Amino acid sequence: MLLRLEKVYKEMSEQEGVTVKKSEDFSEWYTQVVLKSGLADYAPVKGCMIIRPYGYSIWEKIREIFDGMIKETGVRNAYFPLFIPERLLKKEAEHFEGFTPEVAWVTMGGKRKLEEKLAVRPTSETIMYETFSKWIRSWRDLPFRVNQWCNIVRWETKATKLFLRTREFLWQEGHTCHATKEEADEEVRLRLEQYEKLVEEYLAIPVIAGKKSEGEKFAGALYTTTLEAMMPDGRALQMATSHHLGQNFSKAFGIKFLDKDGKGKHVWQTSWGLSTRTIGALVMVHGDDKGLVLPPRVAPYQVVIVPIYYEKGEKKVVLKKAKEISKRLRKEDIRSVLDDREEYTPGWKFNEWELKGVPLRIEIGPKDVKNEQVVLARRDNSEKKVIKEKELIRVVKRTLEDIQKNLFKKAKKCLEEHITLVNDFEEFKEVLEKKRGFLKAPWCGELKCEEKIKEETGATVRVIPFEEKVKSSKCFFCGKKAKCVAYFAKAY
Ligand code: 86X
Repeated sequence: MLLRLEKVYKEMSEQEGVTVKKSEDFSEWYTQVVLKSGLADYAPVKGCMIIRPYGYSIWEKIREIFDGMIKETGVRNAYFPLFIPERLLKKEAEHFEGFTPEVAWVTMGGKRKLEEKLAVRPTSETIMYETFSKWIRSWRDLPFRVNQWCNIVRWETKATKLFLRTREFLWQEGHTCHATKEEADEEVRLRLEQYEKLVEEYLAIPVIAGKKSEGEKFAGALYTTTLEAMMPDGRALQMATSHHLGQNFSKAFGIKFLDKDGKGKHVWQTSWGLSTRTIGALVMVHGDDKGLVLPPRVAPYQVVIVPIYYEKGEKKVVLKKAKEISKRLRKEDIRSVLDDREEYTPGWKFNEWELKGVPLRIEIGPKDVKNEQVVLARRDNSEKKVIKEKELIRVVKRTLEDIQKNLFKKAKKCLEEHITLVNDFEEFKEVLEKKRGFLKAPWCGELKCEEKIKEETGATVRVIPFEEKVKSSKCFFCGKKAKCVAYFAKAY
C-alpha cells in the first residue's frame, strides 16, 4: 500500500498536463498541446520543427487518404530534385514576384564555391515544367498529371509557429497539363472537391470553398481556389489550394503539344497543394483544456485499453481479458493500443491518453471481467458507459462514428458563430476588433479596394464562395457596385 501511494505522489509531480486554458491563452495553449501530446518538438535550427512519430503518423494517414483519392483519378507520383538552378527560378521571376526574399540558397559544394547557386525548392513549378516540355509532344500525352510528396523550404522572417509557420514543411504538390482551358477548369474543381472531402469527412473541419481575390491569388495563376477554415480564436486558416494556371507557365517554359487538328498549342495547366499545416488546424479546432482531441478517422490510435488491477491475483485475469479484447479490435481493423505498462497507475495513463487525444478509452477491471463487461469513455464529451463484452465491436464502431460526427458538428457550430454579415465599414471594424471571425460583406472585387481594407484593418479577403449571390448592391467599403459576397478575416 505504501509503495502504491509513493508511486502516485511521484507521478503527480512528474506528469505535465496542459497548464493553461484554451479560452484564456490560446497561443500558449496551442504550443503546449503540440509539444506535450508528442506531436512535434522544436529543432536545433531556428524556425524548424521535428515531427515526432505520433505527429508523423497523422501525416501518414492524411497522405494515405489523399494519395488514394488522386490515384483513383489519374494522378501518378514522382519525385523531382530538391535543388533548383538559379536560372530556372529566374525564368519565372514575375510569377514568383514577392516570394524571392524567402528563397534559401546553396552556394557551396564542400569547400568549392558553386558556379551557379542552387535554390532549395520553395515550390516545384520551374523544375517540373522545364521537364514537362520534353515529355509532352502530342494530344495523346494529355491529360498529364503528376504529384509529389516532399519537403519545402521558405525562409520565413516572421515568428514561427509549430505546424503553421516553419521554414521547412511537408506537402504534396500536384501539377497537371490539359488540352483545353475547360479541362483545366474541371481539374481545379475536382482537386478542390477531393481536398474538401479529406478536410471535412476525415479531419472533421468544416470549410468555406471558393475563389481567391485578385490580391490574394497566386500571381502565376488565372485564378486560385481555396478552402478556408476558422480557428477558435477568430483567425482564418487556409487548408488547401488549387490553381488554374492558364497558359502562363506553358508559354514561359514552352510546353506545347500537337493537337488533333494538326496545330501546335500551349497546354493549359493546374497546380494544387496541401501541407502539414492542416495538422495545426486539427489541434486548434478540436483540442480542449486537457489536450488534443483527434477525429477517429485520422487518429493513430482510435482506442486505448487500460487494464485496472491492484492485487497480484487480479492482474492475471484482467490482463488476459485486455489482451483478448485488443485482439478482437485489431481483427476488426480498429486501431488500438493496450497500455499494460507496469510503472504507471491507471489514473496517470488516463491523463496521458487524454492529452494525446485518443478518441475512445476502454477500462477493464476485475469486476468487469466477472460481469463480462467493459467501461467505455469518450474523449470528446467525457461520457462513460458500461457495455456488455459481446456488444463490444458493434458499440465501439458506432461510437467512433458518432465521435467523428460530433467533432464535425461542434466545429461547424463554431464556424457559423464566427461568420458575421456586415454592410458598412463601421460595423466591419467593430466586429473585427471585438470578435474577429469571418466578416461576410458585399464587395466590389477591386484590387485597390482590398489593398485599402488590408492597410486600414489588417483583414484580407480569405474567400469568395462559389455561387453565393449578392443581395446588397453596394460595396461595404467603397460604395461602388457590389459584384460578390466576400469573406474577410485576419489570417494565420
Ligand atoms: C505559390 C503555388 C502552388 C504548387 C501552390 O500553391 C500549390 C502547389 N505550387 C505556390 N508560392 C510560390 O510560388 C513561391 C515561390 C517562391 Cl520562389 C517562394 F520562395 C515562395 C513561394 N511561395 C508560394
